Amino acid sequence: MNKNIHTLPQLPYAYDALEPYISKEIMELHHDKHHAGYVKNLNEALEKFSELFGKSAEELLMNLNTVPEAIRMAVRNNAGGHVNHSMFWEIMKPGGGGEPTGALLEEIKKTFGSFEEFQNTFNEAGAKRFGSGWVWLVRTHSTGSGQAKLEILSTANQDNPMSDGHYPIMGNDVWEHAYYLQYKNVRPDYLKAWWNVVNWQEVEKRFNKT
Ligand code: MN3
Repeated sequence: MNKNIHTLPQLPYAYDALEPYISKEIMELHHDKHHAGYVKNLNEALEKFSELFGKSAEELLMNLNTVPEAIRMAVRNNAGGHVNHSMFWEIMKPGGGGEPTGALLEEIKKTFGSFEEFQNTFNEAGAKRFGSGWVWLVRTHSTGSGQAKLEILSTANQDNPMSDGHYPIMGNDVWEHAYYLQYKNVRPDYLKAWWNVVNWQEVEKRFNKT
């Protein structure tokens, strides 16, 4: 019996809404096949572990060491894929782009020097990620004397920064499935174009939550 604890969220816009920057074909496959697959595989992994049914995908990722070893890798990959893509659709929108405002812009400037420097560093980290993964802007976990701060990092596969205690404010998917049909092997072109669809209002909401 499939418990369907976790469900695929609807795209908040039409499949072709992010054109010309991200094609309709990419969005259809990315949402309906890839993201749907993570949700399906997560539900299947959890099927025999009813003690985990009440936990959100985020809670699972933040406490991977408490997930039974038999399904830990499946949960890491598929809860990761689910959480990462659920965020990804929300932080994009048609007619997006430009710059953030207010406290987020101030902190970006303080941390990276300028908005352009921030974008360059983010793009570089995304371009350098070998194989599949994500590039993130996170609020780091504060430890002892170390204060939480903004940082750009990249993760492999579907690993989410939450598993290391960092809060992901925004992230871009650099798996080939995110761009290959349109940008072929030229990941840096995709990384540059992606800024045109960033939904800064949503990113600011996430920034203000942390
Ligand atoms: Mn993806």
